[in-house]
This record gives sequence, C-alpha cells and structure tokens, in this order.
Amino acid sequence: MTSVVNSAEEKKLFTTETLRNTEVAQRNTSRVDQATIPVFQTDAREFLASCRALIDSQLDRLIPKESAEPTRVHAAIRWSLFAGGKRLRPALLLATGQTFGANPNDLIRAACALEMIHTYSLIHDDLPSMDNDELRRGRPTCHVKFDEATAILAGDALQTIAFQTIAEDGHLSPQLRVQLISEIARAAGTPQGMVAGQAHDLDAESRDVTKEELERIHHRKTGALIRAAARCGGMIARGDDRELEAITEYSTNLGLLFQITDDLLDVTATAEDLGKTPGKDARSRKATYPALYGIAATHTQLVAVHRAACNALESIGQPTQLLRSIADLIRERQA
Ligand code: GRG
Repeated sequence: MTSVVNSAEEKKLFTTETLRNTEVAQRNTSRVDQATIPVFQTDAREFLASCRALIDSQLDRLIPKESAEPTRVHAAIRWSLFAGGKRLRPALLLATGQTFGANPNDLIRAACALEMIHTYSLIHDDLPSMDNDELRRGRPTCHVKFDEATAILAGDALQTIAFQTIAEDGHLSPQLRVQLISEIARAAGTPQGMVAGQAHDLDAESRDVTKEELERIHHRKTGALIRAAARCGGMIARGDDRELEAITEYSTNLGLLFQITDDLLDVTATAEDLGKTPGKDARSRKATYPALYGIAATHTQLVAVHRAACNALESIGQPTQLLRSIADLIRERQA
C-alpha cells in the first residue's frame, strides 16, 4: 500500500520487479495475520462490534499516515474514514465468507477495500455539488473540515487505494483478485452500480418517480455495494453457483432493507442518533419510500423485504444464523 513506499528501504522494494508482486503483498499480509478475526459469532451486534475493531486496525495499516505527503489529503482521508462508521459492508463480507468456510485471513483486505469505497462515496455525496451536507458520522463533513478540492482528492484516493489493496493481496490467487476487483468496480460504477444510482437519484430530485424507478435507484445507489460485499465473501470462500445465487438474493433484499430503514430514519431520527442531518430527503424532495408510500406502508414493505432476505437463506446448507441476525439488526437499526 502507499504506506509501504514511504521509507528508503520500502522504495527499493517497490522498484524490484519480483518483489513488487510478492514481498510487498506478503508484508502487508503478515500484518493482517496478527489481527484477531471474529470467528463464528451468531449475534450480529457482537459480530459487528468485533469487526469494527478489526477493520479499524487494518484500515489504519493500509492507509498512509497523516505525516506522509500529501499530508492534507491523508489527514482528510483519515478524518472521514475513522469517524466511527458502522463497518457494515466489511462485516457482511466477513460474515458471508465465514459462512461458506473461507479462511478469515483471506477476507480482511477485500473487506477493508469495501469500506474505503463506501467512505469515498460518502465524502463525494456530501459535496456542495451533490447533497451539500455539513454533518457526517457525527462530525463536520470532509469538505467543511478541509476544503472541497481536498475532499474530492480524498475520495478519489480512497477509491484507488481500495482497488490497489485487492490487487496486492498476497493471500488470494491473481485470478480471484481480478474477479473481486471486477465485482466491486461493477457495483461501485455505472451502468448498474452506485454511480449510476447516484446520477439517477440526483436527476430524480424535485420530480415524481415511479415505484419501479425508486427501487432501481435504491438497488444501484445503496444496494449494489451491499450485494457486492456479500458476494465477495462467497467468492473468496469459493462458494458454488447455487450458493452464490442464494447469497445474491439475500443481499439484494438486505440492500433494499438497509435503504428503506435509511429512508425511515431520515424522517424519524435525530441528528444525534444519525450523525448526519435528518429530514434532508423531504427538504430536497428526494425519492424515498415514505414519500411514495407513506410511513405505515413503508413499514409493511420493510417486513416483506426482511422476510425475503431470510427466505433466501433457506437453501443454504451451512449455518446461517449470523446472516439472519444481520438482517434483523438492519431492520431494527436506529442509526
Ligand atoms: C457519490 C458516487 C457517489 C455515490 C454516493 C452512498 C451514496 C452514493 C449516497 C449516500 C446517501 C445516502 C445517505 C444513502 C443511504 C444509504 C447509505 C449509504 C447510508 C450511509 O451508510 P451507513 O449507514 O454509514 O452504513 P456509516 O457511516 O455507518 O458507514
């Protein structure tokens, strides 16, 4: 990772062809091996808490230190990345990977990469030209704390470090690394991923959208990355087609569940609970479930989507209690 090339010794490593692809990856890998990986907890709350600690410590190793040039960009990345996010996407990758029997050490760097992509999307989403928000994860947004150009660069860098992290993951075969990069790029980009969803969402502001359109926006803007998290866990575990299909169905519904609760929380929660400004959806006339269906019908949808996520787990032979508990947690979340 970038931190690997800061010292003279490390620069030498980087210029040596064979070492670049093996030794650097192994050094990063052995750092990861020292981590305590939560193995087979069944309660999502406990699992998420241990994942948070693990992911935070590994992200700290993967992201350049604030003291490294360009210090302002690194400070901005760290400001947003270490602001207390729930780490849901990496936890989901770890959970599905473990469900299908992956070695936890094979999962951790891809899990960190997903959190980097997610944080980049939040930094860019908060920019004045997008959602223009001043509060995120309970603190001033990146462009408010630093400046707009720095926030754009911090998001850009997080995205490239994410793909670099997987490309250099010495635990995984080159073929699997390419598959994971492709999966995440599709989920984060366009036409089926998060960028496409965000563009559609911006385009839909202040105009009426159909129910189908709303679902398509949510599937792409929020759902695609959540689905990729679950699928990457299954892919690293070498799940078969049938298992990946079940996990795709589960996580597609989980993504929708997550967005429906997000829409509801925007109406019902406080800034303190959320760590971001509530009520913004209504103010900017955003396409949301409560706006289109009303709060009571949105709750009904919530129950149906939660059930669909759990039903998808029925065909999986491995114990799925943790995945079920994650769906419960998302349904009940207050932040
Ligand atoms: C800028 C390309 C680009 C995409 C932005 C993520 C996103 C797309 C927009 C964010 C708008 C939003 C609030 C969507 C609702 C779902 C969502 C991503 C919520 C934030 O995720 P959490 O709750 O956040 O997992 P933490 O801070 O816990 O990581």
